[in-house]
Amino acid sequence: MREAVVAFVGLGANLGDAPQALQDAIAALGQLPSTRVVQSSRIYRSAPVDASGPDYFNAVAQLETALDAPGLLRHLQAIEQAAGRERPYHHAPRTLDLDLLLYGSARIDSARLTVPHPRLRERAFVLLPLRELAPALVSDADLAAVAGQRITP
Ligand code: PH2
Ligand code: MG
Ligand code: MG
Repeated sequence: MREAVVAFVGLGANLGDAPQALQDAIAALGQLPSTRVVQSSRIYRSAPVDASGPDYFNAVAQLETALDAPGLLRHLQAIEQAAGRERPYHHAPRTLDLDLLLYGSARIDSARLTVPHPRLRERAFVLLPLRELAPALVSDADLAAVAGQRITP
């Protein structure tokens, strides 16, 4: 088996029973091949950023996985599909969004996948839950930069 890598996945939803969708998604992540959920953050409620519609619910999960990054991405997309994800337009409200935020120390810039996630440091709904799991990855300056975004645990 490949060596396991620590990966962080951002979870978001703002349609249907969003908190339940996040819980179900974390359980589904734990069922992926060669993957375990090390820990997951609390669920936060946040105002939509660069998007419209209802408030989002967001969380971050830390995985340990032997899947490669494209393989993990395919599984994330399959979990989104199983949760009824539709893509009518960019940043449309969604039943479930799973974003690969970090994959070890990898830097990936392919047509399908950019890691680290390019907007990771612009979004309080990623930084606050990520800091719960990995405080060393999020600085005070990172948090200060997104202090204007409404978010509560
Ligand atoms: N996801 C987006 C766009 N805007 N805003 C919040 N609060 N939470 C999200 O998960 C989110 C967003 C695109 O994926
Ligand atoms: Mg997203
Ligand atoms: Mg996404």
